[in-house]
Amino acid sequence: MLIRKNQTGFEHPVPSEITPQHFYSGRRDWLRLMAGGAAGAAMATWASREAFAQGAVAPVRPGKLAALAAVKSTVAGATTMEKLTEYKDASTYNNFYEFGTDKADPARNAGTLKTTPWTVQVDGLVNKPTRFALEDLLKLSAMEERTYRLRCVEGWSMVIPWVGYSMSELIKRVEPQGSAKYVEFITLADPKTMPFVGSRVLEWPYVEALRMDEAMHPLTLLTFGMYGEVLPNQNGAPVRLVVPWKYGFKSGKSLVRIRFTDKQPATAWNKSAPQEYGFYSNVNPTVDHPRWSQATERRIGEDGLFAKRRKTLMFNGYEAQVGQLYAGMDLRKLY
Ligand SMILES: Nc1nc2c(c(=O)[nH]1)N[C@H]1C(S)=C(S)[C@@H](COP(=O)(O)O)O[C@H]1N2
Ligand SMILES: [Mo]
Repeated sequence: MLIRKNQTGFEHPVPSEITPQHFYSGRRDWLRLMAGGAAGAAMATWASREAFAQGAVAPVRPGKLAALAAVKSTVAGATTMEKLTEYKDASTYNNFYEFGTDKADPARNAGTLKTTPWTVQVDGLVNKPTRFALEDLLKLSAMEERTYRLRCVEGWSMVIPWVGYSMSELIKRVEPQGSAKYVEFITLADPKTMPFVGSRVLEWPYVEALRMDEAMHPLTLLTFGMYGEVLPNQNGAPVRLVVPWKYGFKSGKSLVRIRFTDKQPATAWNKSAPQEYGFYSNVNPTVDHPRWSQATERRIGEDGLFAKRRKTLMFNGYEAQVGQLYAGMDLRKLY
């Protein structure tokens, strides 16, 4: 796997490592960025300098991506003391099959993705079907920083500070009808800019879906940024979903349409291998994938000679928050 150092060499400090020196060099970078005008109006929305000093807001990496201001989320489960994955790992080890199947492909190839202008059509069983311009989505609700574990079905995981707001904020605006039971997330499939759309690995567009109560759960994040900046293309710019208690493939990237339905939608991975990838795909160490165990995981960045695999947690560690959604369900059958 190719790991490229990002252009600036910035490394995101974990909160426990924010020493005065880290803070001041971070702040210098921030001031330099402000002087360059890159963050513009974002400055006004920074919670406070004190919040920044406490690590409540991710420091800005001075680079070509725009800063995305956020306040630390107060949603239960939205923070963790675990060490953050390095930005360079989170942005160079990706799954985004529209740009290739190798982990290094998305970072290499996603430069062609055109993220402006961008709209997201929200329709189906709702009273107020709306086509949102990205600019309007960015203003719809206050941006929060949420540090989530992301567990890929392949057996690796990362810890990423995402920026966005609860999906429920958007859902409320369009007023779903009583008959709406599922939400379908449809992602961009543009053969002109996405070289692997048309390949036969999956059916395109890449479609994922949630049950209505899952989509409404406060942890389900409509995501616009990470590490204090807008999303890099390879991580699903300009807007994606992050559902932290499910395997990573449920978190569709580069969303263009959100549709409310009364029937369980067919989803990309379930269509390609239904016996391997269920509709629910909740992280569950006791239910193995037919070809491998799901009991443990490798944390990206911990690949030293003596690095131990970590135990995978039920619902990826979010059981207290989401366990009730699945009360009475047989999670072996409904995997
Ligand atoms: N459109 C689209 N979304 C996608 C994928 C994809 O191939 N295409 N891969 C999924 C998988 S398998 C994972 S693990 C996560 C990876 O997100 P990350 O690269 O930001 O870590 O994105 C998910 N979303
Ligand atoms: Mo994944």
